[in-house]
Amino acid sequence: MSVEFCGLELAHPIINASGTFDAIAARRAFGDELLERFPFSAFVSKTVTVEPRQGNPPPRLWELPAGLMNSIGLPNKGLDGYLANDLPQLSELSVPLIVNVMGFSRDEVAQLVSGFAVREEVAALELNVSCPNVETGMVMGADPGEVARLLAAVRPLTGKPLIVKLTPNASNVPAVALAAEEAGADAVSLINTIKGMALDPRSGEPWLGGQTGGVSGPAVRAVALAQVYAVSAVVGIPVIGMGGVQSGRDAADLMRAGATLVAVGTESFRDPAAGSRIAAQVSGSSTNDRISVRG
Ligand code: RRO
Repeated sequence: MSVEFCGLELAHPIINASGTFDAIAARRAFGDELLERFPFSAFVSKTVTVEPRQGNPPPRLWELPAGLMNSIGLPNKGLDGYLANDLPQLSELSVPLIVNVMGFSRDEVAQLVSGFAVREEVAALELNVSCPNVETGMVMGADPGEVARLLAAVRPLTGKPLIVKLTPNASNVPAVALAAEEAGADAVSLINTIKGMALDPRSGEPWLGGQTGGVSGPAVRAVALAQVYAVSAVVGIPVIGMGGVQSGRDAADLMRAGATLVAVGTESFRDPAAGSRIAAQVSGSSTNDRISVRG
């Protein structure tokens, strides 16, 4: 069930969603067995920013009847800390490494892309233009023009595949995807989390330290399917589909809707081996009944 994706030969179509699987902590817990039986065919790192960040104040999580809401706020060591500490450890993984980056301006994204362009350990970059949990409320990926300007600035900086992680919190997601493709993106990934809120039942005040959060898990699966279908209908570049995938059937649905790869996110918190299980289930399922969304 190997898959070709942007020049990478992957053993199967199941990868992780950024920020939902800590490969360094998993290696500490499971040892070298993790390398031998890595659950994903490529590893996508948590978002890296130029400067180190503490992340949002707690509480950072709220459980929903059919999912999870997070307001993590991009805690990370920053570009220099990632290059010095995380990259050497992640480069020991047995699968290609995709680094997810986010900047608060085009200049910052350019710094990140340039920083990773020269690192041969990095197979591809995912540009996170869709985090719902930043104080500014600014989401670059909500506007096709902003995404086109971003790609125009960073495309010349690297020959590595650039994947644009789209937000579902936009009025016209296919238009943003098309703008990314026309400006030189090699692939798009979707969906990131959907903006939501919970109130503390005692105080009536927002529960999450960041006030609002990103909803993920089975609750968003139907939204993801609709958006992957709509985006796949308009772009020619590969699509990475994600959103509430818990089983091989969910993954196969996203592939029938047009996804080349499927990412598992929230399910890995419940079952760290979910990636392997879902990959095995997908391999066993027939893909002959794919529907054509490109006409
Ligand atoms: O760190 C986060 O709060 C976060 C990020 Br960067 C993202 O892209 N999506 C999300 O739900 N949370």
